[in-house]
Amino acid sequence: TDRSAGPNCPGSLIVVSNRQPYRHEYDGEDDGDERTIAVDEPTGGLTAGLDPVCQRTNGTWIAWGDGDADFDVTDDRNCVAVPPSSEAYTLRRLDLSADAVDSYYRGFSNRVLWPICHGFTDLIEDRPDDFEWYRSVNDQFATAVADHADEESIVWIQDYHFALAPRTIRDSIPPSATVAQFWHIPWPTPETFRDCPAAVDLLEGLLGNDLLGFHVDRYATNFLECVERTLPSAAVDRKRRAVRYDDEATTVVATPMGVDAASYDRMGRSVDPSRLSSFLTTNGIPSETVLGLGVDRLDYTKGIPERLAALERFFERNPDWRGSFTFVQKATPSRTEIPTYQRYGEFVRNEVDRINSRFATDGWQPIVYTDAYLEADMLAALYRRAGVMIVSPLVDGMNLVAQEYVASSSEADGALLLSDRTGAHERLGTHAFSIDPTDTDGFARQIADSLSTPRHERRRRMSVLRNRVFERDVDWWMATQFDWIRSVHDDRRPDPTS
Ligand code: GDG
Repeated sequence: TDRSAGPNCPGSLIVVSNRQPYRHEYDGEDDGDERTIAVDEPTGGLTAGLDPVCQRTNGTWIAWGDGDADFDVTDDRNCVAVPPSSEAYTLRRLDLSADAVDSYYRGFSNRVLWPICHGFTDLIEDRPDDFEWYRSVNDQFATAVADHADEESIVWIQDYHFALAPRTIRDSIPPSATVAQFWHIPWPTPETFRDCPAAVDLLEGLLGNDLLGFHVDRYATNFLECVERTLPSAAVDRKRRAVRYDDEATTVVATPMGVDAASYDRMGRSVDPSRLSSFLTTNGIPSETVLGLGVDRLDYTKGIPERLAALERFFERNPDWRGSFTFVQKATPSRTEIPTYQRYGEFVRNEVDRINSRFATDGWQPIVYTDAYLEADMLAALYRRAGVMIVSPLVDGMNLVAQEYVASSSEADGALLLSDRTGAHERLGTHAFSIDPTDTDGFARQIADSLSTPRHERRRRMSVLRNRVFERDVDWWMATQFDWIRSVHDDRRPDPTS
């Protein structure tokens, strides 16, 4: 297959996501040529993967214009052509009020939907007005989609910030256009979903999609069971994974998301070794140490305290490794306006300090914690340098970090410790060092085992993992989604023979 061409979308693509692919910073007054605009290029798997597809189809991307407060006033819809070099597609930025963002994004999305979908029902904070703001922002996005949609459009909505928009969009765009959505986080069991506020509205909203994608079968099945229990008038065909509700059909599919494996592999090899060693030196990491690594958003689903407990147990039981194994925890601060996240961050940092004060010696500390942002190529180089990668979430829809590690490990002798509660485990679990993050003893034993496993055995495991990650990379994921989209899109087209 011609990979440079990338996956093809069967119509003109309209992407809907919370985050925008390009961030513009306008400098000074708008007086023609004098004005400078700094543009951040897309980073990260999804944006970087979808951007070329939008470019090829001259599509539209609708997102919250976060931070671009000073919009290009020459366009009353806040549209701008991107990328700046070729102006291939339209970026439409919604100017959401501070209240809207606080309630829709930091409220209902991240204080209700995020905890419930990950099974943390005790962390749900259903504040007054948050759901109404969530609805109102979903409506704003739906109206924007309707402005841009035509008979050929394929609307592809990303993630849990938009559970209500699909139905409104379905009702306001031409019948031959297609509405699809990918839900990047788990879908909970009916027992958990019972605690969800506005459950009926959310399911009715999502069933406005012609196609609804999840990472793994389990989430798709959970979703269908929730529909069955919550919407008695919905006709659920579990075998075909299809729902008919309110005269509309929704197909539910599981297509696990991958990473841009080739580019991690390339970046990992290309970083100048002196940049990596200066990173290690700056962080007080002995250059000859065996390196362990964790890379996560600072989120309570990621199992960081459980990982620290296992590392503490490991150093207790394996004193020989003190001084010669160093664990680097790269944490990315996230949702810091939410108190639960602030407390979690504090707890993690205190635990790191406590464990370090127990075991540290003059020239070495067991855990190095950093929340500095790393350029993607440095991250890849760090992955490549790490002998042991620990991915230990309590729940995780997929987990791209585990796949990025494998893709970057071109030396192929590192070990991946992977929680059996992640979507990634379904494909990588057989050849990773599998862990239950809550079983501290077993987890600590796996750290020790992974370190003492002979190199040829680590290589054997890693080469299987690498094949799997390269085979189902982000292009595979997109192509598979587009194949499904094409099939529902064809079903919506008027029959040419009639
Ligand atoms: C959600 C779901 C699902 C982190 N620090 C840096 C950095 N990162 C990048 C990683 C990785 C991404 O952030 C994190 O992705 P994950 O998949 O691990 O986790 P979530 O953010 O929770 O993502 C998850 C995903 O959506 C996709 O569907 O897999 O289950 O929860 O790409 O590399 N990147 C750079 N510097 C950093 O310091 N460059």
